[in-house]
Amino acid sequence: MHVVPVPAHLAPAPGITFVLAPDAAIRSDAAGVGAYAAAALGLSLVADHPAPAVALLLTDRVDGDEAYELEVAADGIVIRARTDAGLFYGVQTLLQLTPAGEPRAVAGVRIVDAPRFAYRGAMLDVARHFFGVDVVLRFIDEISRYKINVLHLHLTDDQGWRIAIGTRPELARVGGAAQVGAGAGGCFSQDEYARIVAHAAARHVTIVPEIDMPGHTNAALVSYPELTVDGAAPAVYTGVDVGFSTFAVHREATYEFVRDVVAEVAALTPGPYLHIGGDEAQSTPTEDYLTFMRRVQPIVAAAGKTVVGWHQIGAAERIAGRIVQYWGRGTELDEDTHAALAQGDRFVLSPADRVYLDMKYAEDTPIGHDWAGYITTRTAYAWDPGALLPAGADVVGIEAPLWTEFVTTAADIDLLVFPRLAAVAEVAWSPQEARDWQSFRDRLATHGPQWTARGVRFHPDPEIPWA
Ligand code: TNX
Repeated sequence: MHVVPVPAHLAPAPGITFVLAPDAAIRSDAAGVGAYAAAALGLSLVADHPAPAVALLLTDRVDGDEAYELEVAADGIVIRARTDAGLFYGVQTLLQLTPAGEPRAVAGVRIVDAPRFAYRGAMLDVARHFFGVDVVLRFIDEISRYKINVLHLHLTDDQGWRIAIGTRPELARVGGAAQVGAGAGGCFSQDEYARIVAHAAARHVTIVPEIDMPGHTNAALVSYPELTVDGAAPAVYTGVDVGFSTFAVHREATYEFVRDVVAEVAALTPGPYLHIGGDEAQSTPTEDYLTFMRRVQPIVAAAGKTVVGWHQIGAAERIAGRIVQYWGRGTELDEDTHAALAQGDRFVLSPADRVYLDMKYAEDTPIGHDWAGYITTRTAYAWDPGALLPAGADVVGIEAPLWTEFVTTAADIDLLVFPRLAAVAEVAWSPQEARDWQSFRDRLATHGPQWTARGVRFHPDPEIPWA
């Protein structure tokens, strides 16, 4: 059984198979998941059927918001869950159990599965290089196959502003016009952003929008010079340096701007989170940084959203319930992380030397960074998220970021994301004691042909015995 992430409990039923006929019926208690599964498996969705080949059943007897049970028996396939999300994850497992060619003989099995972490994320930086709606929708399709349930969109940075704000039209017009290098940039209209949010919801993925501040703000400063310390517009920036831009912390115009932007982004985003960045604010004096965060966190809360920030916000007095995204190495924790721990913050783990998808696999990887080292699939896989922070830390999940300074095409995204995101997905979903590198590499090997069939140009990591 080649399921990734590996289920918590899986018991093969020796000698039993169920053949999914091409014209078989599927019945579902959840219309959306039923339609998705029918399309993915090429089955016909039926409202009522005495003995459908596949039944998706909602029941309170399955414990856990995202848990599911899947049984492949001689007379049919049944997935049970308490929520639509649970059924969706059961369907993902079934898709992986179903052979590609006819006859589709699915091996008998009983699976009882639930995630280790509630927050299982990927991040796409659409600011350094802009990627359009179609690229993002396809990205959502692919990551959701591995039960990833959060897509963090890094929407703003020095090089570009990527979400239209009605009250601040220059952000799209001026701030969206450039990107790293000579390219044209771009900016999501609010309708386009809404399409992304809706598609994500249909895949049980929550969008976390990031408006990075007070640093990483050159594109905003070019658009609205009243946000700069000296009131003068800086030049458009198309390089790859960090740490040179800052909002003017002592101008009221800055907070009016933040309120306007946060209000619209919050209104467009159904998920509970709004990410305020806060990383690498090297051009903001420390006291000013703390002042800025003291004022901005309540603005986010007033808009009804939970604050998320890179772990540098640990230095600032917390607002209740916020999430701190740790992006240091898996080794020494810095002062800001200790400050967040002392304040009892919740954590999402993005250790740069494990899950940064923009790092090269090896010296000869054609694109990528190496400041956090080379990250092979094994490096991304073989670590315990329970051991990264001191015992008692409140870890809600894992997120693998893809920064795009050097990523310019959808093929580049594929290369850096797959197969490593599958490894991170298993870290985030599966119980530590169910995970094993040898088993993972053998299971992962069978996913190569599936990616190839869907046009995903994954990196054929030499440590995997690709099928
Ligand atoms: C650090 S990770 C950054 C990004 C860069 C990335 C490149 C983080 C919060 N900030 O601005 O794109 O390194 O790896």
